[in-house]
Amino acid sequence: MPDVSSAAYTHYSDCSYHDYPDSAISDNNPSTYVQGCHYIAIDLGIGNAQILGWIRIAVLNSAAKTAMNNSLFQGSNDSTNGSDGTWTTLHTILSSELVDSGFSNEIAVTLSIGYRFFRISGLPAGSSIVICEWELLQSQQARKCYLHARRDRMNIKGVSTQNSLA
Ligand SMILES: [Ca+2]
Repeated sequence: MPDVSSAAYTHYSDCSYHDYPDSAISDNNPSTYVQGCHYIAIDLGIGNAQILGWIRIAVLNSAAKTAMNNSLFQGSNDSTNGSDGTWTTLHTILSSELVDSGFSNEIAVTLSIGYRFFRISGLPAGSSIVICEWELLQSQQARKCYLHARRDRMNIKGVSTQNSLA
């Protein structure tokens, strides 16, 4: 299940605090974070819509965990800035799904199509909102479909794709 997030992609937020850039949520460094937002978004780029199966979120502490309750994980294909456009809610995040420190367990999300933009929104934007990292994990089904389509195009029969799966 590869994590498709990367600090190299464009990020957007309305964070009140700027200790780190918005991409700190995707930089694989648990010591950097985004703080005090209503939303934090990532643009994976043109032609790079992804079907996710799970997300993992790392918040700073128990206050952040509590403040995250009932925030929304959403996807969009027509946003231009992480705020405008139409958004589909893919999961409502509960504080009980998070842990006080470090990454949560994998939180299942349900996507019928791929999205180019993802965000967490509906946050209360107070100083207690401190999100250190997220992982946007590609659906295994999406990966299998890709591999099967590739196998069919190459007209290869009976080849196991087992070793190709992450
Ligand atoms: Ca970070």
